Amino acid sequence: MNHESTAALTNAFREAFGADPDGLWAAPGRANLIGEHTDYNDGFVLPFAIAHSARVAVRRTRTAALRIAGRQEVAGVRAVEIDPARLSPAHAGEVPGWSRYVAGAVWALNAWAESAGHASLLAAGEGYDVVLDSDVPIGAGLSSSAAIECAVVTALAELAGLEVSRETLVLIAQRAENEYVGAPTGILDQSASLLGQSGAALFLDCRSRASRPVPLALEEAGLEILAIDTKVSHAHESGGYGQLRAACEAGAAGLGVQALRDVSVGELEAAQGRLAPEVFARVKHIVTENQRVLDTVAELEAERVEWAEVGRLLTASHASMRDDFGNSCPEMDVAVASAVRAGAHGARMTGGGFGGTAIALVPAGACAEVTAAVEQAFAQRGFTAPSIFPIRPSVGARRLAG
Ligand code: GAF
Repeated sequence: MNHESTAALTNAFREAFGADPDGLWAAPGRANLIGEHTDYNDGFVLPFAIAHSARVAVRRTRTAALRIAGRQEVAGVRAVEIDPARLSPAHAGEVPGWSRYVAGAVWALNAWAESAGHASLLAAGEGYDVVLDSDVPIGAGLSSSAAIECAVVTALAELAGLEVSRETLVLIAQRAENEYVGAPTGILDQSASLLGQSGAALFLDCRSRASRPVPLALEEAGLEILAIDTKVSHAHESGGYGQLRAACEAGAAGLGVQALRDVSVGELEAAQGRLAPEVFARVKHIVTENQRVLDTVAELEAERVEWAEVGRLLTASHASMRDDFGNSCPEMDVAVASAVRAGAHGARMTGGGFGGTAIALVPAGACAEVTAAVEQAFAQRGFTAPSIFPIRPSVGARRLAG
């Protein structure tokens, strides 16, 4: 974030609350290179943090309230004040729009602090003022909500002097999403936002929660990753995501395993006869996707990376979502197919699905051609024009200067 935008955020805070913030923090959105819906199946994921981020300016106050303001009005919401006595999931419905992610993060961090024997963050007569700004596209599958949650928990943990690891902050931010916002998501988004590193993807085993950076040296290889925002918007609080999760759980129960992580590709054939066809298709995606993540990591960690092979794995992942997992949509399939036809090594939908953003791994010299081809394919079918822009593996949540 450049100096100008930190100054703008500080000014917005002064305007909203008539004082200086104690500090500014940022947490990024993410793209998932590969490993979709594997996180809540105890499997493997390979996301990376992007440069687009949520930024918060925060001040600890002597007022018993959580006051939240947006730098811009989004969906009719500009400022909200929450009485600490009503800061619980039971009252989440009273908190409008994006401010619910802020409130949920404060609630979850406070719940963790109290259970760990620390003083309440909103002890008698104390509160927080928060101003939020974000350039993560909303509802585009790039984790705009996790970015807000991660920025808030990072800021408040520091301001309250809590000794809490990044790995624990991941779980706290996930709890905000699951219990306060009501979306039954895994740990993918929050892990990328809090643990992401510049120039690398994050290989995460969602069962052990062990993670390591995997180099994604795009520039050196003369490559770009293009994000293709299809403009088809979806929120995971609504039904589709939960239904897919339930199908995966039914599959694991039907096969008598703790989670689909425990099923190998070699065991799929035998599994077919034991499951209803739709459940089997969901299971097949998860089992093969876990293997594709491992194969992608092996490729990226090899001495000489075969980028065409990485691209092939990405496209295979997309086909698996389209044909077996059932979470793609026509716009997404057109984005992926036209990007690959125009010269991308590979492409796939990233994130929970039903819309959102595709990523395409593209030789830098072919970016203009791929962009034009996708735009043209959308126009021909009468789809809303997509927004196409390069993304790079970027640094995770941090305190900003200024
Ligand atoms: C969403 C969820 F938040 C993640 O936990 C993950 O399940 C993803 O969809 C699908 O891979 O982003």
